Amino acid sequence: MSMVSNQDSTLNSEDTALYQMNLLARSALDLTLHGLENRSLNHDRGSCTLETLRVRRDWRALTERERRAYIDSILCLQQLPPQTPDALAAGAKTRYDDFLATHINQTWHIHRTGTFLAWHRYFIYTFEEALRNECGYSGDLPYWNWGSDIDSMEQSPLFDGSDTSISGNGAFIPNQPDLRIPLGHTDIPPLILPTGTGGGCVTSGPLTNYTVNMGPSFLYMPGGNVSRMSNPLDYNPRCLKRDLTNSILRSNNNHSTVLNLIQNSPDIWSFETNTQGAPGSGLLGIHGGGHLAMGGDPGRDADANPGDPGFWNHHSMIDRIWWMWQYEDLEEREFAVSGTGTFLNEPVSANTTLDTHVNVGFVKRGSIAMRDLMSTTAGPFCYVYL
Ligand SMILES: [Cu+2]
Repeated sequence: MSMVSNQDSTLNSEDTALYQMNLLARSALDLTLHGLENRSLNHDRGSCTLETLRVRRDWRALTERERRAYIDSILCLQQLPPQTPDALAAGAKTRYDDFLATHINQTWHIHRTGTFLAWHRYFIYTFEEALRNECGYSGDLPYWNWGSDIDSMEQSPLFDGSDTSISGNGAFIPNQPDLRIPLGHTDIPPLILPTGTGGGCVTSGPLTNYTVNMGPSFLYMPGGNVSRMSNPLDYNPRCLKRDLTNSILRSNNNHSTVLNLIQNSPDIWSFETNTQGAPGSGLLGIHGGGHLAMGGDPGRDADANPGDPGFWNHHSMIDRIWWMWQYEDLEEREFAVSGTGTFLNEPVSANTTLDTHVNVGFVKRGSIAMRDLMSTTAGPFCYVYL
């Protein structure tokens, strides 16, 4: 017995955690399929069926052609005209910028709130739909499986700077001082974090000529300052910067940490809090970890980070983890909501409920109830993760 467990502990614990994560994903998938089967047996058709179900996959599992199709549809969105009125966001120059403007605009109402998970589920879905409906994309939103990249983001197929990546690292800037990450406007001491292996403009890959049009809005700078335009929705064109930081990804987003998050968050409050790093714990959580591991501008910007297209793959993975967590105890967790409508309830606001409506601004008109955002196979959604 003791020999066996000794041997077990010398196995790579990351491999073990990845294996267990895949089991959890498999179980969530099976339960989802089962639920859809039952629905059709009961002639309760709904709009999501086994036939219309879509599958979001790991970036690694995509062929190069599939990766390129996804990237090309993003480049397409960055060429289409915006729908956000000039008066609201003068810097919104493309359809892609509608997403950036919405996130900047709503940032204090969609982070550390009861809406955080559901709002972002809806937001990335409207992005996926825009790629399909406005740019002819026929695939699905691929996710960034962080744990596979903790040793070298630079060699990740997502960030390696190749033609089939979303561009890679920024040009190396030596001697960048540490980051100091405050928690919103609270008095909680800032986290001190290292900078990465880049820092400047991305130098290769499909996004080399992409222009970030808005922000900075709440950009953590090496050395500790927060950079902010007086109006972050104004036009401020600049290159996409990255500063890939493996150590941040390794400590916050390794497979074991993610597995632990799913298995040891008994209720929605602890799950969403741990996902974003519990205040005062000194942890970033998987959410901040992924964003800050990309680094740069707007990767390190709490408000403007959708300006880095890595945002979509990162949040797709967060949504996947939520989906897996929900299916660990669907009855208790499918419709679980906790929190209010403001960042750490500052200023004090009403509790988020299933009847709370959220919106994505000029990304897609109208609003939608939280209730309709809780299942990936109900309301507007019809997808699972592999
Ligand atoms: Cu966000």
